[in-house]
Formats: sequence, C-alpha cells, structure tokens
Amino acid sequence: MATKKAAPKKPAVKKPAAKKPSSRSTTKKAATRKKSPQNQPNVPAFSADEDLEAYKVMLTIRRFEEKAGQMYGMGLIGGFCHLYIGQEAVVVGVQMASEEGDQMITGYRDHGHMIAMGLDPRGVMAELTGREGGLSRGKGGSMHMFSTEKHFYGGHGIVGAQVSLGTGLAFANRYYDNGNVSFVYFGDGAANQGQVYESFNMAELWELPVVYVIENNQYAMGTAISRASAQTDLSKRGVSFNIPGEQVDGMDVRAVRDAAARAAKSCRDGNGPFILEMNTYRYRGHSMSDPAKYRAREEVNRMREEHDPIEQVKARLLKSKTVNEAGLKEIDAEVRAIVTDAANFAQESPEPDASELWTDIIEEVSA
Ligand SMILES: Cc1ncc(C[n+]2csc(CCOP(=O)(O)OP(=O)(O)O)c2C)c(N)n1
Ligand SMILES: [Mg+2]
Repeated sequence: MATKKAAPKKPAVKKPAAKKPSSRSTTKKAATRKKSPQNQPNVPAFSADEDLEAYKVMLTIRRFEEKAGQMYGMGLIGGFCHLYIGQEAVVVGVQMASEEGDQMITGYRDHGHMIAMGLDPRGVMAELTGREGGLSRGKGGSMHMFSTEKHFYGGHGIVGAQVSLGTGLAFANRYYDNGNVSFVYFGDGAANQGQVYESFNMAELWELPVVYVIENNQYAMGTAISRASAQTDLSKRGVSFNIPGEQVDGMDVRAVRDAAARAAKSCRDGNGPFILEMNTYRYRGHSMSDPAKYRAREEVNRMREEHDPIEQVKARLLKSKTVNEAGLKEIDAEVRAIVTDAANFAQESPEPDASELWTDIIEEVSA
C-alpha cells in the first residue's frame, strides 16, 4: 500500500544551475540559511483524505509488525527481528513528503519503511521467513532487504553504516543533478557514531541533497539517550557543520510530513543537508529477544495512551465524521486481510534452493 504522494512527480521548484560536488564551492550558505524554529507549534492540518491514507498505512505497519512478532514466537522467523511498533508516524509522514525518485535508506528496524514505500507486504514477510518469495529472495532476512526499483536501499545491520551510504546516494543525486533527495534514517544510538560526522562534513561541504532523519526513540538497545549522549538535543548535532536542524514531534504524522516537506524543499533548492530529529518511542523491546527491563511499564503505557500516532489520527477521523466506528472496523478488516495474506504467502513460499548459496556473492562486471 503506497502512501499517497503529496506532490507531482518532479519538484516544481527551480533548482540552481548544475554544480558538481568537485567544484569546491566557496559560497557559504550559513549566513543566508535561517535556522528553523524548534517544535513547530502550528502544525498544518491534514485533509480528511490525507488522514485516512496516513491511518491506513500506519495501521498496516502496526498489524504487520504484530504478525511478525507472533510468527517469530512460533519459530517461523529466525535470527534478528526489530519491530517498529510506536514509530509508524515517522516513516509515513516522511513518505508523504517525498517525491518519485527520492531514496530511502535505514538500519535494521526497516519493515515499516518498506511498507510505507509501497513494497508488497508479501515480499517483506517472505524475507522474514527466509523464503524464495522474499525481497532479497530469502537470503537477507529482516535486516537486509532492498528494492532499488522503489528506491529503497536497505536494511543495514551495522549501526550508522547507512548514514555514509545514504550520503553517497545524495552525492549521486547532486552529481547527476536529478532533483532527488536522499532520506537517511538512523537512531539516537547511531547518532554517536563517528562516520555520521564525516558524512555531515562532506554533505555540507558539497551541498548534498540529504535529509538526515534521526529516529530518536529514546533508547539504544537498553541504554537511555541521557546515559549515552552528552548532547541529547540531536537536532543540534550539525551545528559545527552549519547544517540546520529541527526537533519534530515524531508521534504526530502531520508534524512529520510538514517538517520533512520543508527539509526536502530546502535540499531541492540547493541548500545542502538538513537534520530532523524525530522524537518518537518504540513500544516493544529493542529486538524480539529483549524483555525491556530497563524501563518502567508505566512509561510505555503513558506513551501508548497519550501519544499513540495511530490513535491520534483515528480520533481526528471520528471527530470530523470522515468515518464512523463501522467504517473503522472495515478498514481494520481490510488491513488484517493484507497482513494475513502476506503471512500465508511467507509460509507457503519455498525455501531458496541450495544452489542459491553461490549466487549474489560477487557482482561480475565486464571490462
Ligand atoms: C557498529 C555497531 N555497533 C554495535 C552494534 C550493536 N547494536 C545493534 S543495535 C544497537 C543500538 C542502536 O540504537 P539506535 O541507533 O538508537 O537505534 P534503534 O534500535 O533504537 O532503532 C547496537 C549498539 C551494531 N549492530 N553495529
Ligand atoms: Mg534508539
């Protein structure tokens, strides 16, 4: 299920004349680039259709993840499995602000990103079960899925690795002057990785069209951000590189789309990178093997009860009478059918043939 695009195929904004990264621009933008205000108080409203679309995609991600959790418990999924439950508004809001051709790259908590980008839930679930019908033909698993066709570049198990790779995607966009933006997602823990800052430096120096989306879910495995980070305002992490940053309520899909749209426009206007710190929360443990004993149950319950991204949209839909309770039940049934179908497909698809052990290892390039 694809999130409806908010904008036409290509950006209408006029881009500056092509300038290759190697041109060593000496124009400094810092003086002309205004620092964005923190925590936008006035979040632009969604239309009823936008709320409905956001609701359906977020619900699909949540139900998909719940199903993946169950299947893991039944032994149908092996290895690592990191669920995205609680963080749905981040990827759905960003996707609503993105345009055709924009790339996304993230870490291992990646199932929701693929569903939001319109990849078939069957392919995602079959990858989790390690079957031939999976997006990486059953050889990647939960953390290593790609679809270059849909501009999704993974799926990475090494914390922070996607940041330099995603900056490379932005380098290509700049080099080819194709108007595309690279959305690079990483966590609060990854934000302390050295390569993130090497990437920031190059991205600003070469004015690369990259939006760094920091999904601050407050924990890196069992470590709370305040225990691991000297600077917990992650929107400020680009200050010494002159990269503007903004803190965003990552539980409100409207705030996410608004911030992502402004950041992407800034990139397309030729202003270089942008940092968005999405304040969000994961309800489940770090991975399926984490009992999450490092935080109080009340903390999780409070987030679920007071800030749940899906409940917020649901309340708006009911208030505006866009749907009634019966309509919501219908949507839920529709979404459950998609997820059940994906789960069945993932169990019926055969395991990869043993000969597949020898394929996709080395890319043969003819001279
Ligand atoms: C280079 C590297 N170091 C350590 C790990 C082990 N590790 C896996 S996830 C993780 C925590 C990352 O937390 P965060 O960036 O906040 O992402 P989240 O899991 O919260 O989405 C760590 C330390 C790893 N995979 N790669
Ligand atoms: Mg985290």
